[in-house]
Amino acid sequence: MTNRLPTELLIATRNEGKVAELRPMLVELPLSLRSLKEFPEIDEVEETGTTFSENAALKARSYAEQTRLWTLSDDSGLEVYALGGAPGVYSARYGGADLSYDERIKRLLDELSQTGSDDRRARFVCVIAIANAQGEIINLSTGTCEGTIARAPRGTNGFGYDPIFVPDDYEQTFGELLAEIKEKISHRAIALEAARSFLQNQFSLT
Ligand code: ITT
Repeated sequence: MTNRLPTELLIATRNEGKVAELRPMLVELPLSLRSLKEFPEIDEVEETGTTFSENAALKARSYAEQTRLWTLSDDSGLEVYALGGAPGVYSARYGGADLSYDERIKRLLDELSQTGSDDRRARFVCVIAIANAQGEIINLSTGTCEGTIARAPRGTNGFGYDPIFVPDDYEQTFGELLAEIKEKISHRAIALEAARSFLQNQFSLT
């Protein structure tokens, strides 16, 4: 593993909702942030893992090897307790790759009501992986955010399943809450804070 200080960090996600949340949390670092959009020729990574950690590591390793840049990836998803943790790592593909999020949300609400369970608890999970320029994974950080599934979608903020997720201690969904609140309490915020402090400690980037 090299300890040479990186000057650039690739935010390796094709999900614009994630980019919008990750960037503001990383701008304080003295690193120039690069985006996958700058590398149109890059091969997409197949997410063959069965855990968030495996998929986050797969993405960080592959994009770092392809770009030779320090790389940060995010693998995340929604786990619904009454559905045995589904859709979990398959959140982005739940119900089929071609569904819109309105359709995916409707399907999830239907499945949950078909269980007949009153248990609407769910949690978002995020694992952030950092790979160095050689493609070695040097940090994995996990964040979770507990909450419940709303009866119907509400709000247009955020992305993905945000309109049906009500974080604990709030009454509004992530779709209704301000981005500033999600940036403080979300699974991604928690994982990213740990990843950021890893970078700061390891390389004294303050
Ligand atoms: P990349 O792999 O390119 O990062 P992706 O969208 O395919 O993009 P994932 O495989 O990690 O990423 O899938 C995560 C899915 O989980 C995402 O598409 C959303 O459906 C859901 N998700 C994760 N974090 C979320 C959040 O903060 N709010 C709402 N939905 C979220």
